[in-house]
Amino acid sequence: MKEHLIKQAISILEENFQEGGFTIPCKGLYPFQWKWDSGFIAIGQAHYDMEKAKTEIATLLDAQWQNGFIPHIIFHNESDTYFPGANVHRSDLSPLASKKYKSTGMTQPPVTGFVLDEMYRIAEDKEDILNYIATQIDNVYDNHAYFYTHRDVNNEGLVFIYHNWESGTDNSPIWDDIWKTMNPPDYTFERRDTTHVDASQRPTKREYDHYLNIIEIAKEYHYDDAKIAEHSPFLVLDPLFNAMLIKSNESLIHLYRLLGDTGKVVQLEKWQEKSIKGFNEKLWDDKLNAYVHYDLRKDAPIRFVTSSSFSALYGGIPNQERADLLIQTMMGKFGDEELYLCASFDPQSDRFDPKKYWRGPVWINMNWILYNGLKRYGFNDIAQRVKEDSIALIEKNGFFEYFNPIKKVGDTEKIGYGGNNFSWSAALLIDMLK
Ligand code: 2M8
Repeated sequence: MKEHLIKQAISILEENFQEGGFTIPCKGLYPFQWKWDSGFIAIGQAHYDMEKAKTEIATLLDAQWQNGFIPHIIFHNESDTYFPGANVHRSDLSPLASKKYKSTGMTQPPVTGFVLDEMYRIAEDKEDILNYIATQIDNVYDNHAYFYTHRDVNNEGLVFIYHNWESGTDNSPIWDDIWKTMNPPDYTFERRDTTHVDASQRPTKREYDHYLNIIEIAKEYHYDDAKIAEHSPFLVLDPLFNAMLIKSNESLIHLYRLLGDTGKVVQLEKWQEKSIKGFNEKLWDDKLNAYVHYDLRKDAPIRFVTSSSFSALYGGIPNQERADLLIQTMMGKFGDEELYLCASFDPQSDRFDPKKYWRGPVWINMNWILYNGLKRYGFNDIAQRVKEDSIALIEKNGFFEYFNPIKKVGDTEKIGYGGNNFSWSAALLIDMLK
């Protein structure tokens, strides 16, 4: 069933695979290796070419810094179709950066742990995949150790992000109030994204000024986390980022046990317990009945519901009672039959924009996280709807980067936006269809 979609998805992934042993998210628009894209891509590749999936993750981990940090973009080539490139990010300013690869000095959601576990689940030859995992898993552990050592400023099991690009949800309305606290220069630069994609679907110039400003501050401090924690105007606890870390902790524990190598399990379990507790105490909003972001600069929650709020299900974070409340919120705000699941931002909010990138559109990677989270808690009908909506959006519109959630708009126009032949949309559709 849906063999034609699987075929198309595989050919997109094959087209986007590069000689350096990694896959670009999208031709022209994103010409390098992105951290969480690579993870989702490997899950798709694992279904038809496990060797490629292994290479994808090994290449990513090869770019790890001395302190365990894994950068969000690895600049394997000199492409100038993307801004800001290696010469803006300047990873060489950090004494801990990889000497082999140029990269950014920021990271992205820590998906690699659960990606290894997904590869194990998908693999037919379990012994072979475990041998491979044994060669990579300590690097992922070191990455978690990095987060808990350098990014948990309050010692509460929750790690901060210092840039909106670290969240993966770049121009989410969540950040709007943070931008109001900043007044960056009006930088002169040449955007490249808007040469590939309609500018009305991308962040504004002023938003890019904010994004660049945070990078300049981090560069001033040579990407030192302690200094960043002190000086960055943007310092946030993100439920999506932390849920991915928690899910990946769980996966590492599972995989170390399978490997019969339990030396690091005790530490992982300690982190896990503390993180789940911290997450439930600090990020749960009992008026909204949802997990929310937390602004560490203001020391206050950012009280909006986003698709990130529901990612906690995939991490197994809420108890059943809280999961039920979370689903009531999800279906009450996002679940109208007129909408595809799942909008990235609260469709009932005046900040919702169904066309603009992370301000409302449906994203296939978020749908994949929700699909798996919903199944974990037995919300099988809603999980099925998320899956069917993902398939319908791609089948009707193509393998786009993001989609308009409003169904009736799709009756008269294409509602796939951003880059086409987008790798994670292809990879995760394969996984949902298999
Ligand atoms: C988008 O982010 C990049 C910066 O990292 C950009 O807009 O230039 C986001 O959707 C992010 O989550 C994603 O990893 C990246 C590549 O697909 O594109």
